[in-house]
Amino acid sequence: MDAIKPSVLIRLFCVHLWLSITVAAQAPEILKIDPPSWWPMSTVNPIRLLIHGRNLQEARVQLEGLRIINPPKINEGGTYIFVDVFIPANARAGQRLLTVSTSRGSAKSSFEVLAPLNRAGKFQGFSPADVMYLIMIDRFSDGDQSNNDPLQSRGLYDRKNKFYYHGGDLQGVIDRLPYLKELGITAIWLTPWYDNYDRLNQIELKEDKPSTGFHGYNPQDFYGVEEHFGTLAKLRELVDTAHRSGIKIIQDQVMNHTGPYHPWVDDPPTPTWFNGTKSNHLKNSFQTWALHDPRAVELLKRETMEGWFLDFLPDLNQHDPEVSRYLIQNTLWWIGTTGLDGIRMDTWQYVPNDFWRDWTRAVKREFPKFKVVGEVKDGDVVHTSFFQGGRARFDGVDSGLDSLLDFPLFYPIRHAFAEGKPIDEIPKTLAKDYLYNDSNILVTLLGGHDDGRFMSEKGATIAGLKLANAFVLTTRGVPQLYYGDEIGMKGEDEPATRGDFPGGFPGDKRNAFTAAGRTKDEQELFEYIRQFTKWRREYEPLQTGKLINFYVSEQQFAYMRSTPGKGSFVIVFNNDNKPVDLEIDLEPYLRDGGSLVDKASLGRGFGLNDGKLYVHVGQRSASTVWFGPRQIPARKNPNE
Ligand SMILES: [Ca+2]
Ligand SMILES: [Ca+2]
Ligand SMILES: [Ca+2]
Repeated sequence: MDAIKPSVLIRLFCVHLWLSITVAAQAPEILKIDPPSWWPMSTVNPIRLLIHGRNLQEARVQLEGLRIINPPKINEGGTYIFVDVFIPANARAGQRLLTVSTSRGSAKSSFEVLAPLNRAGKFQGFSPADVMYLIMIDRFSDGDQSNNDPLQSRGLYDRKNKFYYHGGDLQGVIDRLPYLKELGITAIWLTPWYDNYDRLNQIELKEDKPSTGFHGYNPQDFYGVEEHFGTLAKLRELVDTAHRSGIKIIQDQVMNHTGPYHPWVDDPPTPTWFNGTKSNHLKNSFQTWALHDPRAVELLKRETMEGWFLDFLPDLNQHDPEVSRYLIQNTLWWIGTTGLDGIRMDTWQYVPNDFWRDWTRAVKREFPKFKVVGEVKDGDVVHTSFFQGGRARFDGVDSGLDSLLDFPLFYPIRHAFAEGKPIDEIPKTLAKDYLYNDSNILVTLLGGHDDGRFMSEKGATIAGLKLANAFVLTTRGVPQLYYGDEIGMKGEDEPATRGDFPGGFPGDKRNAFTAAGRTKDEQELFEYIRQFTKWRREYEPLQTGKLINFYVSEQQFAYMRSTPGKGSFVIVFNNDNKPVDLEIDLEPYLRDGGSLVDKASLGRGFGLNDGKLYVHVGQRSASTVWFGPRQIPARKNPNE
């Protein structure tokens, strides 16, 4: 037999390869299924699956043992299928084979039916009885060094680069639960754990250099857990372990936009998935007041509502019914599959109220005790209060939003306690509480991840930071602390404000998670805050008591939290640089509230005569006194 020349063999091989590729290119392929799982007896049934793939034109979908309702909806490019699946109440838990078939072939994947949700001790919501603590996952504690430079996204880890991943993760949070418990924390708000882009960000340059998605706000997959942080299993372990320690978990969600590298950007599932396209969209003007300005023209509102955040974050169009459905299911899925307790919603005001109405209704229908706090970053009560739910606003829509981050109170707290400006800006702001539907559920804060830290404000001192904590932990609302503020960490702006917690990372010189690793100032501050979280836990009036402001001057402010039959907690602030003696007539305020019992043991700095409280408060400090059935000694600056 004649030998075939090598060149002919190569040519034959190439033809074969070309044929194989052509055939393969025509057969359907499944890349992803959202959601990957669901549970029986859900308030949402059927579930709408979004199948992402290739060559899906004219496809039929079969799901082992489950009924497909209605013919599937397939996009023109054959890259997405929307299909409704009915999950009967008695569906057994387990993986089910999902098959997509066309005349050109078929592709298989799987969808998981979960066991019906065990609701005991889960989906708890939050309340003024909680003390919340915001953790930026990447910057708190590195509990698993094996995920610092994952295969999926090599080269994004560098502790020396403030815009790169630093190694913090979900295991790190699990490891530090005892520390948080010691501080008196009952709820953790974690920055987003969505899977963010796996590459360097060349679109958003920081100091002229590429950055990463370490902050979590740039999802590339709304159903994935960022591989630098852990896995879905690890997240469930965190929620379960936290619950066993009496700590709730609050998820940070983003519904306004996707990250700049989400696969939808170049191939959206519907033509109206985003407001505009990468090359043709409105730029966000951030004229947020236009949203409730009765005289603003429609374009002004659209620029704020539909404009792309920072001009590169693709703005989701929640008025596309498929987008709305996708986002609602996505939220329910995270809650249902992990057992978490509350949501902090990013960029709330840039998403239409009528979408929020549908979204909050769906969340409450499935998880009645659940609570949501929205981010409306604005110092104006008139503006901020517009977004709280509980009543329809002039647009005829009740968004259903429970709570807001109390930024209108955040700025006066900084002005008074950090900069030493007049304290009366605080009661002046609280006086506007009537504009809120419910001010008692607002989340109060003295620091967060988008602002410079308290201790980096001009004029900030540890004494001032103590006062700010004393205020947040005794006024109305749900107090929220920012990781590291309890040891007075510094950081003038973002991302310096997102520094690594000392002791959370391999090779750290000291461990501030332990008393031995803290400086004297840090330890004093930590103990001061711990004292207030303890009081808040033990004295019910500090949680739900009526807030009665009874004395205000330029640098002094005194109020009480009072619950009939349960007592009154009085706190007197002196923000001045010299001590002060005050005489406060308490009698009128105590009649319907606490009772002046155990008059004899008011303690140092206090006196009581004919219903008048005499109090001596040192410079830049706070004094507290308790009137009630249970007696605690009065303190002049609880740290002394
Ligand atoms: Ca790690
Ligand atoms: Ca990733
Ligand atoms: Ca928007």
